[in-house]
Amino acid sequence: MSHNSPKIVITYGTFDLFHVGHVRLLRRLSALGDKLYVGISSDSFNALKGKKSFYSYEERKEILESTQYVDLVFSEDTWEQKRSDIEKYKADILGMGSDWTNKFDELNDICEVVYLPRTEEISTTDIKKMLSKINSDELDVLESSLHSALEVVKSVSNSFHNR
Ligand code: C2G
Repeated sequence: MSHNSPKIVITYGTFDLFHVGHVRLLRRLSALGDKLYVGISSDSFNALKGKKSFYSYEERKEILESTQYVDLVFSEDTWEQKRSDIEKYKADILGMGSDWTNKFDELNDICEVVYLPRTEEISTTDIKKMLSKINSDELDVLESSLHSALEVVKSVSNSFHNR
């Protein structure tokens, strides 16, 4: 990095159902340099990772581009592209959340690799679980009220037929 070129930080993620954990990571990463570039997982790469995101690649890209921390969003399509991305974007730092600790150390020969503490109490997986749970609870309530309604109908028709 020559002295007057901007310090580039690069990171990767799915960033689905954008939440405060993502915001806090992007804020801390952007503070490590002058520009923050984010590779977000394409829908096909997510399928490869066995994930299905709620928001499409285009929607997640639009959300990240709207944040004050992100200067560039590009597509992450393979696990192997990080080395060529770092060289292409002349990244000085690769930064990830601590759930990826040591996973990208092999890139230490071309940039600084840092892992920042995750925000523990929130995750996209938990949000999805909570949303699906709410639905099933409502379904349970609905089912039991349908059952009691059916019982009423049965007793009315019985008393009607036994007149
Ligand atoms: N993150 C965080 N705190 C959370 C949730 C996520 O700091 N509560 C961080 C993760 O550690 C990651 C980034 O936010 O660095 C994006 O997380 P995900 O969208 O879950 O991304 P992931 O599926 O881990 O994809 O090649 C790497 C992959 O693309 C990473």
